Amino acid sequence: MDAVEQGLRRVIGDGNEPDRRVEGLDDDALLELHRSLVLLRTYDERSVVYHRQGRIGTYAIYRGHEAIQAGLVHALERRDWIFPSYRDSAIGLLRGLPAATVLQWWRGHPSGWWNPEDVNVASICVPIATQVPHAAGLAWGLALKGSDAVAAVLFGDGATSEGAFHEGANIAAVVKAPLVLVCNNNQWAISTPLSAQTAAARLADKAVGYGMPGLRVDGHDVLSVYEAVREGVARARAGEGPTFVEAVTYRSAPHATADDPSLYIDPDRVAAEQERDCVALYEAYLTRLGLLDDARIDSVREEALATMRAAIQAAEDEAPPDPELVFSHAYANPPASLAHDLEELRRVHA
Ligand SMILES: Cc1ncc(C[n+]2csc(CCOP(=O)(O)OP(=O)(O)O)c2C)c(N)n1
Ligand SMILES: [Mg+2]
Repeated sequence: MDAVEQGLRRVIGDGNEPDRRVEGLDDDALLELHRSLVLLRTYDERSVVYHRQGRIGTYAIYRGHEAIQAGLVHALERRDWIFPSYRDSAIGLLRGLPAATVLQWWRGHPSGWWNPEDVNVASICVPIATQVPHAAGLAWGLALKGSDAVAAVLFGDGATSEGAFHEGANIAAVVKAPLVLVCNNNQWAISTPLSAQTAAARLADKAVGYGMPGLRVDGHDVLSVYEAVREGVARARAGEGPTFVEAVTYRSAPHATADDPSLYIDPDRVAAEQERDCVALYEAYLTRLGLLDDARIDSVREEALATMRAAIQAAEDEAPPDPELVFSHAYANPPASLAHDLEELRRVHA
């Protein structure tokens, strides 16, 4: 454990501190959270395989970050909004978005674009931090309309160095937007380590500059993420404005399927981090509570695997998109050059 990970809030005991229970989470809720974690993990594991098999395109792996996504979703109500980054592409599964839809997104199929209002999950943002001002604006709009719904936005450590993060965090605090900003500090921005990204000792310290509280939690501990986000949600719903949550993790998987981290990452550190895997940590916690055993773990995993088998089948059964769609929807009055390009495309296809 290095300096970044010291003094983090935890619910799951770490050997020094004992396990805690989170107030308001009964046994059923704890087991539901486990199903969410396993569904996300299974989606991610299968996606890496589908990529290797050439069945989906480049994919941003989130192994080890499921606790942030599941903890966040469970701390929200269904009417609350979620703004994911590419790292959280499958978070909508926890809102009932079909896995086939998310797979289609990574297959470049137009049916991979869902209507955000169906699930209160915004489109995935790939340009770093651009989802932060989107989330701040929507949250502010909710408040202006008199709704008590809130929004939560996910982004990385690298995103906190972007102008869009600054602008979004700043305006959210000024207008007291009902927003929870959740930073997955996995200590890497592709091959740029945290130390080369920022001179701040702790990312949560940045919250002070915006005039909002900053919480730091162990991002491998799904319950500590849940607890912190729930605090932020309570503040937001009470009209007290945004909260920044820094969830400290470590990116022990490649940045994406197109990355070779062996060129820049320390394999011993990766192995040590994998020992603190978020799904295994939570399963051990539930087992200590007497809520989980191997048979239940197997059945939850089998259910998630069946979901994924059906999803890839459904995605691949769908008719391929019309390539001419590339030319649609970008311009009200397309420039003449596009007509020429479209003609050329038709000629090549013929
Ligand atoms: C505006 C912008 N600049 C650069 C990139 C290229 N890029 C893709 S991922 C990434 C790293 C982002 O790191 P972080 O915010 O920590 O998120 P993580 O990938 O670790 O989840 C960069 C720089 C981009 N997508 N968008
Ligand atoms: Mg990062």
